[in-house]
Amino acid sequence: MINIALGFDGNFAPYAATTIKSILLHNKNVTFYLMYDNLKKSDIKKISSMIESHNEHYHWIDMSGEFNDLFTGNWKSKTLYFPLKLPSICKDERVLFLDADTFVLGDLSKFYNQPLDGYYLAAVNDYGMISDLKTNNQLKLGENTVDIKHYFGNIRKWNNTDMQRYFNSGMLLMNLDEMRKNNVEKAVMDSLKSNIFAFPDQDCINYVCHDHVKIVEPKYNFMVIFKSTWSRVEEETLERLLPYKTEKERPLIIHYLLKPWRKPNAELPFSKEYNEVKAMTPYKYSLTKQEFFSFKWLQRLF
Ligand SMILES: [Mn+2]
Repeated sequence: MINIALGFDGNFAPYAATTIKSILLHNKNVTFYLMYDNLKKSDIKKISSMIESHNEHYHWIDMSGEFNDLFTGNWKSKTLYFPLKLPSICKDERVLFLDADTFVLGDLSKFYNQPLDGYYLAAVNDYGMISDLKTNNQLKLGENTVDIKHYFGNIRKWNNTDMQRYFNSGMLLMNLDEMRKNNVEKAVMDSLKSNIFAFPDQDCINYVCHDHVKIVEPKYNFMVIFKSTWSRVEEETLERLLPYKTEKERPLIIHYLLKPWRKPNAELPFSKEYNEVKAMTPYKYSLTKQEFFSFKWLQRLF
């Protein structure tokens, strides 16, 4: 049995459906925990029947009452906080949380069932963020703006060794028993009250789980990053990622920081496969905002 959790709102329903469909194509005995906010009844119906057609299980969890007063930075959506509540939402021993911009390319069971004794979670090092430390990128921090190096080095006080353990929160294999035993959910919530985080969801969970994370291979959260970020990735890391980037090898989970549903997207790894799977969902004919507006614009021309 595999528990998988996603968090999304109406804007992301077509992409969450694609993530779910990609899981259903390669996996059996799955129970989905679908945490939502601002979702239409029709979205719930569409996604439910898609899961039912594969004879798998789901729970819908209404999150509209949660996280209403927290900083969401550039993301403008509070769905990013939803995984933090999983220890109290899912009563099982473990759950795999996936962002709604991920895509699963195979059988998750071996990865899912790996030993997690003593760890709160397993995750992948955020190699994109580490390469951004070489830039002078400015980050929004509440009302202020800070330099990325200053933020991680002086405010978070995470040195280079710490940053090797800085994980991306788009894929979290959570040991819920261990998290509950150590009151991690409360610690994360408290950390949000007493700190301002530049990457709120990701930094608060890094802050609390730092010493209790099992860092796993990038094929379990292969992040498709911006061209300029690729150019700064350490050579050793790049070498490990190149087979996935060039589609010579299949990662198990892809995480699209650059979105395969936006154009031009043909050059993104596995974007053809992504769009084929999207076409198998009930959102086959749904237009992205970008497509919708270019369509309107064409109508004005002709
Ligand atoms: Mn994401």
